[in-house]
Amino acid sequence: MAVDATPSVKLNKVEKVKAAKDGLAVRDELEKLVEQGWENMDKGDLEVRLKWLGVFFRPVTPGLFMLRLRVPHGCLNVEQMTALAEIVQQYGDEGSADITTRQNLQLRGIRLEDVPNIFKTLKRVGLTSIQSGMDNVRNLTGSPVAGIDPDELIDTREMMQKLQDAITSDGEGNPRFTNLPRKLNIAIEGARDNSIHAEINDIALVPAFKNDVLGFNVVVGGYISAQRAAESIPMGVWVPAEDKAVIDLCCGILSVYTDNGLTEGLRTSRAKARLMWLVEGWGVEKFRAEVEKEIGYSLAAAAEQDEVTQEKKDHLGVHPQKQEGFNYIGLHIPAGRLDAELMFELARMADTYGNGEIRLTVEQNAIISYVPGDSVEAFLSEPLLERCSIEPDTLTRSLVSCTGKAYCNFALIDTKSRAMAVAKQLDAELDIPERVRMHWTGCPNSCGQAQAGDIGLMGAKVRKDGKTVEAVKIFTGGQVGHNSKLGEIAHKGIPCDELPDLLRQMLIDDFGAKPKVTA
Ligand code: SRM
Ligand code: SF4
Repeated sequence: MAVDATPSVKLNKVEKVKAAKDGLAVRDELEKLVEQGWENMDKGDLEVRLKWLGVFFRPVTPGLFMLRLRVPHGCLNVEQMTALAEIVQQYGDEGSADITTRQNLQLRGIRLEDVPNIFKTLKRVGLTSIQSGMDNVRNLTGSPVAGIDPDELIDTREMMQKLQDAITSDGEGNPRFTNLPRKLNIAIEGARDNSIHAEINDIALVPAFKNDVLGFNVVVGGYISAQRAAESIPMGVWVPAEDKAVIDLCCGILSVYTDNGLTEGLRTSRAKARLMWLVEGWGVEKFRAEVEKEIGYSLAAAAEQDEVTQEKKDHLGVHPQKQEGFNYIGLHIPAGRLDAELMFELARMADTYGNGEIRLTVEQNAIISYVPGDSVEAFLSEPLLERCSIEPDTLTRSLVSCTGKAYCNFALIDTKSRAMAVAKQLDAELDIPERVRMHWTGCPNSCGQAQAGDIGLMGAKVRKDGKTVEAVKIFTGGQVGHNSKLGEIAHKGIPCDELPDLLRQMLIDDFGAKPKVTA
């Protein structure tokens, strides 16, 4: 849907690109663009519009693109994981994949000329990468143990797939929802532990009973950006746990957001374009009334309380499922980084021991489900467990990291490898009695959700000894689960080489860590 730009409204840079040609238009021009080659492509197509197909030009590795998929709920099957492993394998050392902080997968090293065939493969195995970047609805997140969690209230998997189908027109691309004023994150929680980070999603549904009927309370407007981190606020409505009600609500909000983006000034400044700005500009009452007008019926008032009552789980280790005799096993994937070999192995393990499902988590780990009790021992003795432990050391266990300098041109620092090295060093030096979630993010965009960590580390630069060096801002106090809260800045401008000493002291002072006694 092209924006009807009136001369009186100043459009931001990206809106101008979209007004010149709709983002989704590249879907029908792909073959022509591939023939043209990325070196000769119009900048708007290369750097902006291709992201509507999930194809990301990487200035750090020109010619080697990143492909961001959509994996609603983080659920993949053996056939899908194997197909993705084969894609990554063809790029040899340049190929890899990352599990993202939206329980999604990104493939790396992709050459543009291979994209049409890759799309055919994705379609064959029931996957899509459509509308996964830029001003679109991003990967839909849900509990990674939906359908198998003994404490679960609502299995949201089918609902989530239907919602993705509605938003993307069954993965083909949907002009109605492809020109939002900005990105939009949706999460639906069916469990009690807020595994989805409801507080930082633009739209989040959390389980709640109303008159003994199970449904969802709705919170809106949560987001993090370089300029502002905002916790979501109650929309004051409740919807039953029915596909139609959930799809109506989400699509209603998307329509209102899209259609009012110009008149409400959201398309003028990228920094003031997320859903929260519309909600705050109108006030929650008007926002709700506009959504009701759009969907054509009144929404019920929110239930008094929601059912998010538990600490956030990390799902690592062996856990009994609600299906008697079966277990799900959470594997730690260091910094979420995969290679083809590991992807094939995950597929094989899911096929051999489980029901063929591989689930991804927002902590960038993987879960294999339906492992019978009498197969657990054999599972745990597989060589994969040496690389992907079920019980890593404390800091390593809870580490989350964004892409960083290796592939992202916004990055001010290297993240994944440094994060792993620092965690490993401090795990070796300290006994840490409690879980400490360290979230690393390479720049203020905070894709690694620094504000959600017990300790959040955000890339920065400082001058040290007359040189500009890599540094971090440190956030503390981020809480997840039923008492979620965003962390605040505790230290600024810490050069990365001084970080282990400072973190060691913080862990001792604030988290009860003790130096390990060596014999
Ligand atoms: Fe992000 C932009 C990576 C989750 C906030 N994000 C980017 C880009 C596309 C920038 C670029 O073109 O290089 C990064 C691609 C780097 C690469 O090559 O991987 C990027 N974001 C990621 C991922 C891969 C981080 C990760 O390692 O897991 C995550 C992909 C999720 C997915 O599967 O779709 C990712 N990004 C997030 C999150 C976390 C979340 O959703 O819970 C946030 C903060 C929450 C939010 O959006 O409210 C986030 N990313 C941003 C922003 C700031 C948005 C804003 O409103 O200003 C940008 C910059 C932008 O959009 O202008 C950004
Ligand atoms: Fe890139 Fe910054 Fe996002 Fe990290 S936080 S992936 S460095 S944009």
